[in-house]
Amino acid sequence: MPNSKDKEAFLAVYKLIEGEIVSDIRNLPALSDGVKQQLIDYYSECLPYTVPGGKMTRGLTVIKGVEVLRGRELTEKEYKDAAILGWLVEWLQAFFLVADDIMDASITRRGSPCWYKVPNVTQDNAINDALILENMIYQTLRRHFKSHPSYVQLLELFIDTTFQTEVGQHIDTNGTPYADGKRAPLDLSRFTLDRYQGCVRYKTCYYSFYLSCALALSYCGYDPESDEGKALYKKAEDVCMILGEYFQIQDDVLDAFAPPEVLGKIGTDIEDAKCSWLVCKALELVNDDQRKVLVDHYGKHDPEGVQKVKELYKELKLEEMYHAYEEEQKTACDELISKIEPENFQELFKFLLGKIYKRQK
Ligand code: GPP
Ligand code: MG
Ligand code: MG
Ligand code: MG
Repeated sequence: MPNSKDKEAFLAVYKLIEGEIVSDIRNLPALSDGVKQQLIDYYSECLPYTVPGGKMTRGLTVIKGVEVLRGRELTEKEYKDAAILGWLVEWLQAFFLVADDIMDASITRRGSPCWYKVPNVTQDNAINDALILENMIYQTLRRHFKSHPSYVQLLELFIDTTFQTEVGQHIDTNGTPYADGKRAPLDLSRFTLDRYQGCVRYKTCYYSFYLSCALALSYCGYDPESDEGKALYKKAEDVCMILGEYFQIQDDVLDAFAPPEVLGKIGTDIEDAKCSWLVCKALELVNDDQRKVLVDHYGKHDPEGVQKVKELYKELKLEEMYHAYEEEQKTACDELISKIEPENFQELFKFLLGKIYKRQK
């Protein structure tokens, strides 16, 4: 049986779900064959472009979670179920990324133009595609899990996580307010680590870490209302909040400093005046002259100004601070994970930490 390390087997399950969705379109009533063929052609391009092609950590984590909780090799049915749930997390991510790239005015993603930048797509289509990608989660969940004892719990996990992420995204984009259709003057006082932590918990930790763990728990029959179940979900949440914050701090540092050809995306956080870990840290350290660099150049779409902000980050030794933070975080996470009981549950979080420690993309 394939396991959580086997990307080929996981991708085979993607093909299966894509096929089911295409056949749903083929079966739509009261549409002519020509119209249906256009829809099929369009989504046969959209789905492979937006859903697979990432690192697939979120999806593979569901499989790893079910393996760890079962404590044995999975049956064929368990593997397929876990892989489908894993792909639904990847579908949620595709929905978020298509929308996020429009909101962040990003250029590339996973080494190719963002979906809304594809010439025959455009922003109008991409907004609707994000909504359609979201709906496909629920169509597929119903198709495969309607009679599973945890169906309602699985459904609610996707609904609740979506809301949490949207709250986080609001905090994130509201760092760049607009007034009368124009960007409001930059307010550096908003960029605090307190705001940062709240934003990241909601925009990243729940959907990128906790959701996959909670789906595995729910699929394996752990009831969040029972004493044993409640404790496990809580432990997963506590560790996922720490791993998720560490992951987003990496994302912010990579946005400014990683080569785009390795990262697969071109950073936009300085231009977009994002509440990034780098700007929050910088504001704790700057003197008056250095602060002026941020006042003059942060949040502007001007390559020379962006370069000046990056030079300031270098002058403040933020990369070195980040490396020290990464080592501290690794030690703290190892320690936290080693205290988790039951002991076999530790493997899931070791798997996640192993995926993110010193990541370059
Ligand atoms: C990551 O932020 C957060 C998301 C992708 C969540 C988006 C949520 C929506 C409701 C649309 P980011 O902008 O730093 O990610 P990236 O660097 O990958 O663009
Ligand atoms: Mg973005
Ligand atoms: Mg964003
Ligand atoms: Mg980012």
